[in-house]
Amino acid sequence: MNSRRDFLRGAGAAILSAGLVSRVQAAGIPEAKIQDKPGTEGPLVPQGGPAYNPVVTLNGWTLPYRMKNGVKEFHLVAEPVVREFAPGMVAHMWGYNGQSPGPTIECVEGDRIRVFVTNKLPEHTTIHWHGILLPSGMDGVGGLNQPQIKTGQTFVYEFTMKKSGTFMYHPHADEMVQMAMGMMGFIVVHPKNLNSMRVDRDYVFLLSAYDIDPGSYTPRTSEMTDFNLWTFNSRVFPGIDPMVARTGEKVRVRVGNLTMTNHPIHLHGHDFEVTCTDGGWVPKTARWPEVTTDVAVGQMRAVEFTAVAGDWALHCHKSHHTMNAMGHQTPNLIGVPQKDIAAKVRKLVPEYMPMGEKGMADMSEMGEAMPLPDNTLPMMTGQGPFGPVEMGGMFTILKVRDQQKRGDYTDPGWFDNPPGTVAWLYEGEEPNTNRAPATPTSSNDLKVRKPTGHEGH
Ligand SMILES: [Cu+2]
Repeated sequence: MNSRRDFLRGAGAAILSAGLVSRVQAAGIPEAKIQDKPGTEGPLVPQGGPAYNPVVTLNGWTLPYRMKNGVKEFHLVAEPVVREFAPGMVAHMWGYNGQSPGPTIECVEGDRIRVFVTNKLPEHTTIHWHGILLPSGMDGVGGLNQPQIKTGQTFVYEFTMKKSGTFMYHPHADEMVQMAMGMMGFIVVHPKNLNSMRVDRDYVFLLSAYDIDPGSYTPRTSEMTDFNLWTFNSRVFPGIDPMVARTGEKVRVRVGNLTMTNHPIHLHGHDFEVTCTDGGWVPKTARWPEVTTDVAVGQMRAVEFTAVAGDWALHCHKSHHTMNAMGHQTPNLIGVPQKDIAAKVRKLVPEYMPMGEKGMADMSEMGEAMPLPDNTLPMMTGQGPFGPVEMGGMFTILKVRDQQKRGDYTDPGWFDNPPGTVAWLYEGEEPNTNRAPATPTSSNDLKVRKPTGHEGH
């Protein structure tokens, strides 16, 4: 598919360089740029119109535009895409311009924008511009504000960006299916004044969740609650790129939530303030310090902090959301010796491997040892400088370095901790510590039985 796209792009360039006008140009529609890689693209310097400080989309990219008589023109193509969640697993999804999520749209307060939306899906669609103040007929709710865009049709949305801030776009047509298939993207409207709300680095990403059975490729769109892949921009750790910064830089991270549940996003080593919601910028006097901010469904939160040198985890604080595909019906076997049971079960199921006798930590090493179904990621993986990082899902690393050059987004590798600043192994005499008795006395023995007959609640 990539080579075909490259060929088409190449062919288009050849025709233009020959001085001819392509069919797309003749029709007055800007070329739809396609992205075929899931990595983080650097900031896209504005190509016309007012200047702004561009954002960086984590494991994503910004859609280029063209200026036409003072109007910024974009071309989104709704289409089936193949998205790599992490090396070793791809999903068959629906998205925009080659990826899911779609490209970030960037413009400036006061800009008039025109978005051509071409539908290459097998069913109709629309686009809703979440949070943007616009005429009712541009709001994109199929049937309410406009007829749905049928397969093969192109619709035009045109409106003026009244205020700066952070917004999202997604279909409002068969949205249960289309959003569960990955159709969503970010919109950043920069302030007219270059120095207003200025930061040194500005990262954006969307939270999204999918239910893809181990060994399969397509999200189950009827799932309401029991998702098994929790993602930052449809990538899971260790496939999520790090965010990098230079020590002392002012950093903004904008996070939008288009999943079916809330995500408390937690950053280590810093305190931050929420400076923007989908409703607009938060006045300085109304902000308070936080280390975790809950991003509810259909919300965006932008946090700002001053970067501190180190390797810092940034993740959803729901511990099941920093895991890759796993079964949730597993009984808790901590403290249950399984050796004898395992031998018996192996007579019936030769590959049976007991798990969880001492906890689940050995799962991170099991990734290599245990055979997995095709197209399935280990539950938790990723190697750090000190061993396995026992995470998957919504987890990445903020890497802050004194030497990181301004505007350099390349991964600086692992942090070189100053001497004496790493937790160390105590090798002296065992201290005399008190501890709780290993087994409860018979008088406090808890007799608990799970209630029955209310399983549906
Ligand atoms: Cu979460």
